[in-house]
Amino acid sequence: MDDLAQLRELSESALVKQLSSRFSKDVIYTYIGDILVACNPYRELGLYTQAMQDKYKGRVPRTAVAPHVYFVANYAYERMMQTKTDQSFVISGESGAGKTETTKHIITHVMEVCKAGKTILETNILRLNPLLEAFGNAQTVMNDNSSRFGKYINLNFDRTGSVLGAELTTYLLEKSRVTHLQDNESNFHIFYYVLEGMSEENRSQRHLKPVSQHAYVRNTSKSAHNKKRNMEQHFNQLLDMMFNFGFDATEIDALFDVISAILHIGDIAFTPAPNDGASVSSSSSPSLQHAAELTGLDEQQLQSILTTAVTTTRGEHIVRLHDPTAAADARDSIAKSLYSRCFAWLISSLNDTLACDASVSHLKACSMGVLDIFGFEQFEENSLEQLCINITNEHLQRFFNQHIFEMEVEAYKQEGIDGSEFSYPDNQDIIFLCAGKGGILSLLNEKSRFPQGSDNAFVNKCGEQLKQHRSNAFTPARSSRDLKFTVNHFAGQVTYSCEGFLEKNKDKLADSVVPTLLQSRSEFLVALYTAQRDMASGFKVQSKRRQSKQSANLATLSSFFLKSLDELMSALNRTMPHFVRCIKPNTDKKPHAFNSKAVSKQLKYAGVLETVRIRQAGYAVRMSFEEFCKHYRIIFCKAHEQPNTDAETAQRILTLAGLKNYRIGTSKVFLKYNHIDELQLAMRKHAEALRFVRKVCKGFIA
Ligand code: AOV
Ligand code: MG
Repeated sequence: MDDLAQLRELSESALVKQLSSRFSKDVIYTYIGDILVACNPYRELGLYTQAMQDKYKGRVPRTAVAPHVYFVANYAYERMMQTKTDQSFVISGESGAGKTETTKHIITHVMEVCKAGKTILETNILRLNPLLEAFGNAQTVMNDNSSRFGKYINLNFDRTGSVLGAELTTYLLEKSRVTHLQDNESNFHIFYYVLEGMSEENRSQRHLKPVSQHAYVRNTSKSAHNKKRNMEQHFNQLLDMMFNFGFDATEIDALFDVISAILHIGDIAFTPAPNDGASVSSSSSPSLQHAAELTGLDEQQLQSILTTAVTTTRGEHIVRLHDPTAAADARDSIAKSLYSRCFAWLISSLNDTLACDASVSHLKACSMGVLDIFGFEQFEENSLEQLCINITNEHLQRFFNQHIFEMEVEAYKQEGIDGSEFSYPDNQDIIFLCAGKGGILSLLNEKSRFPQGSDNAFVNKCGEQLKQHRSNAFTPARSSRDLKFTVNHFAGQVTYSCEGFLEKNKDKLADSVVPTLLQSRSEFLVALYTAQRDMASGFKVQSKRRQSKQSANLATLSSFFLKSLDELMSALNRTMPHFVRCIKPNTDKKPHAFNSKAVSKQLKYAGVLETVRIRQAGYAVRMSFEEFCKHYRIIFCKAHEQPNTDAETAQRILTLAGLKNYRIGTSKVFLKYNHIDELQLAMRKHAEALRFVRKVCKGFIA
């Protein structure tokens, strides 16, 4: 069965059984109503060939072809062209479920169906992913090519359906990975491309050593080390791609200087100094020297921002000496900042290349956005990053619920149809708890603003204010010394460890760091820090033109995050969404293995079961009488006559097409999603009949 919404038995186990049996036959795509479920096969199945692309192009009826991500891409494109409304794809699933691969297939197919001849812009849009992955992806326990940032790619089209430009927005780059690796994980791919793929000459110019001799990458996962990876090829492909994208050699060199500098910075160790401060250990003085050379700073300048913190209050500079631990923290913050600035620079350069040309921007008619964002996270230790990720998922779940359930019921109501038998899970209160006024993030911001604020004070305040929250989703830690609290998210309970929340939220380098970096001899480095704030850590990176408009008072990480989330949700709300739920059939990254328990859990997270229920019970398609009567007039009219656009005509069309189980409201027709296929079929039949009549008439006249 291609569409599980047609299942007679509506249990979770029946769903899993169907998915499992399809998976065993290499059928990875399944519809649940108009939602696409994609099970990661972990192997090539020949599903993405040119022949397949040809098959899913143009007006293909859904039931005529097997479920496929190409169908969804093509369908959305057709919808956009027919209705001239913006479309979006919301792709969700846990790490390794196949979101990024799905994104690539969607973009590839949209580029195929809108093809006007391979323009540079189209080619660049297709090249985008490998470039982003080099700098934003890494090997994790969950996924060998895990995206460590979220992204929304918006493609702009003109009225004829040709692509005019694209915009990329990124969210929450996991910059902590630069300096700290969990066991069995690796750093961002680019570090290995540079260390193992760059030419010997270029490497030695930058004084680079093997992976095992640089602290930030030394811990790299064993499997990554053992894997035979052709780094040289990766590196050269990346270079080619950057050149093709329009980056020039000087920029690329300067970028790799900074990437190399980060590795040397990571190798700087500190020893206690006689004056209670810290000094660079003698064994790491070559690293300091190399890092200084590659960042275009004097050794003295670099050493001073590593070992001291200067704060400026009312024009007065106060110099504080770091002890060795604080110096190591300063070192790591500088490295993270450099990396996130490089990432931000990359995104903003890509955006400048992809942007719609000013001369044609007035032709923009509609758009298609693809959202590939981190799924719900629930680890043993969960920090501010997980909280932000899970808040994003709460919003997306609500968007999904809203789309599927609320809008459904609301629309019935407005049309005088009783929808009270439908219910849906609403997580609005949990969103208020986390991100609303007086909620967790708002208390965090409040505490971050006070110099005396502490993680402890923040956790206590949350306990005081939120334990009675109407969402009933907040549980304080048992002891007030425990810096923890638990939130009961829609997808499960997550306990957050709040140590370091305030520091992370302030996301600030010591006052003297940026002014020092701005004195660098490297024009590139200076350009990285000329933009207003640490965009990459602030989650959202857009084109240079937009950056200058960023408000300066978005001082904390969470306020910046909430703002970009808000913008994302408003953007999505203006579109007609298409949902793809990616499912990871096993946790071993293996083909042929289907773990029903794990799949069941994911179906629950994704709200899939609820969807099936409402889809069966509800009316997924609604059209105004005018839209409906005009679109399907051929079923009703004899020839070119224009039909009335009222309830009566709609009723007659529906009767003629033989539809059952629809509803007619006060201004709209309510249909089940499978009715569209039936109407399509009826249209074809009537068109054939009409053609036949015309032929006969012509013969008669002749
Ligand atoms: P993710 O984006 O959902 O995880 P990916 O799209 O990176 O997951 O997929 C993980 C891996 O699964 C890929 O590298 C492929 O090896 C394999 N894979 C996924 N989809 C397919 C497919 N349709 N056909 C064949 N193999 C596939 V993360 O970014 O970690 O949340 O953060
Ligand atoms: Mg991904």
